[in-house]
Amino acid sequence: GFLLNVLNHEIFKRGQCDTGFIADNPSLLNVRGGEDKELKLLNYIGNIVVNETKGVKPQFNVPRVPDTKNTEVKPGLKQLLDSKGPEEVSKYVLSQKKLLLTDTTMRDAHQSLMATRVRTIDMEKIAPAMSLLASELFSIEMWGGATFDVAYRFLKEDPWERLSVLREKIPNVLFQMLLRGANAVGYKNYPDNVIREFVKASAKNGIDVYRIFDSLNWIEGMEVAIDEVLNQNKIVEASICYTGDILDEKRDKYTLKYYVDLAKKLEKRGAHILAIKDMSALLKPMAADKLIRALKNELAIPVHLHTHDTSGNGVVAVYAAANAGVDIVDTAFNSMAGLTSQPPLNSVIAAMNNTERDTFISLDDMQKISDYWEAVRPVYSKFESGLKTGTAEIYKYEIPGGQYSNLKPQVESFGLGHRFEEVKEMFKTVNEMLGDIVKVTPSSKAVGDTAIFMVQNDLSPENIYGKAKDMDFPDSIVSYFEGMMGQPEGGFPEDLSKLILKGKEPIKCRPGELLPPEDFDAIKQMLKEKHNLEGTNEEALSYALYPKVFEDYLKTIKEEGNLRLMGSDIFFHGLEEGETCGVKIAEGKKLSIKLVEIKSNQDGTKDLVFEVNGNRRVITIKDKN
Ligand code: 3PY
Ligand code: ZN
Repeated sequence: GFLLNVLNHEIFKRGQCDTGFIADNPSLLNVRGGEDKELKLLNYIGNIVVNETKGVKPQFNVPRVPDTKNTEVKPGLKQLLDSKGPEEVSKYVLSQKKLLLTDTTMRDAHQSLMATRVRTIDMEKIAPAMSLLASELFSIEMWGGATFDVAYRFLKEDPWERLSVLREKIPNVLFQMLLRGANAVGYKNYPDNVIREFVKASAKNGIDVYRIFDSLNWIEGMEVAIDEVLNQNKIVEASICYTGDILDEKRDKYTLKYYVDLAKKLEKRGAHILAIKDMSALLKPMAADKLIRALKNELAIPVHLHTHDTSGNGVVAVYAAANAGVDIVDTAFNSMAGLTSQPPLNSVIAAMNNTERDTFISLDDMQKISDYWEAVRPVYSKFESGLKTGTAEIYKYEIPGGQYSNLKPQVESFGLGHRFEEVKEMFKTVNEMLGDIVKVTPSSKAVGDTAIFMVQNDLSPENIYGKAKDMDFPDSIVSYFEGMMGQPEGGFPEDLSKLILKGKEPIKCRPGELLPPEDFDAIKQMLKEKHNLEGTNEEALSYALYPKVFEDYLKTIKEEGNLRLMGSDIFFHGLEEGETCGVKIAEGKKLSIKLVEIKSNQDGTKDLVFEVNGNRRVITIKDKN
């Protein structure tokens, strides 16, 4: 009590007193363990109620989990990979006629629909049913892309824990991740030893299939990642990122030949599977037919199609691909599919029934899993973009699925919400100014940031050379022109390079050749001393990839407690007056919490009266509004 009074004192909070004594003696902060946890929990809920929901909470259905007791889990491709290696998995894929499916619900689907906000607890609950009912899937994409930093940044949870928890509950299906080549799961190039250590640690924790891409289709940017996945005896799924339109003869930069040549080079580098990564849903059905027939002709490895449904043409593209002989396609459970997400898994299964490409996956079983996600989704509705129908506009703007749903809030955060249409037009203009580049994280971010910058400063392709001579451009586009994202097809436009780099020379080699290796021992030492951590490889990697995000996360869980086992309805929406809920605080340890009453005080604070396992506790929360 006394300590809390000190900590909550205005002078202390403003940092106007010498807190060195406390900093030097962290044990002072070890209030009785259980009670401290409980207090943090109530403070967290109280803050959500007072400062976010104002006590208003929608009714949510409880997601129903299919019964998995007393039923035996079948061995799957995971067992084949572990016992016979990646080549045997490729051979199996090629040896049969079924259209194989990857489910992206736990990665790209929620990344593209709800800003990557789905929490581990909601994945964990359905995991045993996935293992039992979905063992015929080629793979489950459940890690990588933006899920890594968003877990720390917004969900206050550990992405490594997500991987190991799901791995334990789904021992039979291949786990797949999206790896941004030399950018790993970040937005910039990292030193080679970071890429290698990251692949080693993720493989050890359970990743089997690595979909590796480079945001400019620059193979050098993928080579370290490919090499290390090969070393780990895991599956290299190397990607060609699809942009433009191979059906349009006026667009002669990204032609069928360009993609086939790229694919052949990736096969030579050791890819076990070739992925077509259609991040912006630009691959039209007839283009899918043409591309896949060509790739199937020229390659000896399986072809895996990844697309989005932004235009509404997603299922037709999948159908065309299946007809042309594609081996595997990405889909998401229907309730998490469509629009900026992947085409719908259940519908694709139905479409293939009783054809040569029948998946032989039970629609009834898959419906149960889709129903689960349907009940989970409303909890996350505040993160949805509001897009209601497919839009053919995407063919013009070429904005990736994840970015499309994220661009509006980003534009709004610059106070430019009313100029959103202009920003989209500018995205296209910037792409043209750059000479028409592949746009996917992080090159897409550089284009998006520049588009916002140009709208904000009333710049145009005509006036930019005069007007922006002394302006500092966004970091992402500076880094692009420095060559720190790799080398684009056709090089950098010279005028723009001079304007943005202001005399600095761009690099021509792989950024990883210039970046000094990360000193992991020093990081581990620091994490032990400063943060009281064990200093594991995983912790050191998280710091190496995202030093500030990771330290902020550590600070938050110290202050707010680890809330990873709290139900998502409570995590995002708190409680309403009179509601009772069970909150897990550790495996096997649950508190029953009732919010009895919210009382307003004279000084603008609010008292929240709780009952915790029947005991009354009152928490005072400052109303920040
Ligand atoms: C990512 O890099 O996160 C993507 O999903 C790109 O499409
Ligand atoms: Zn995608």
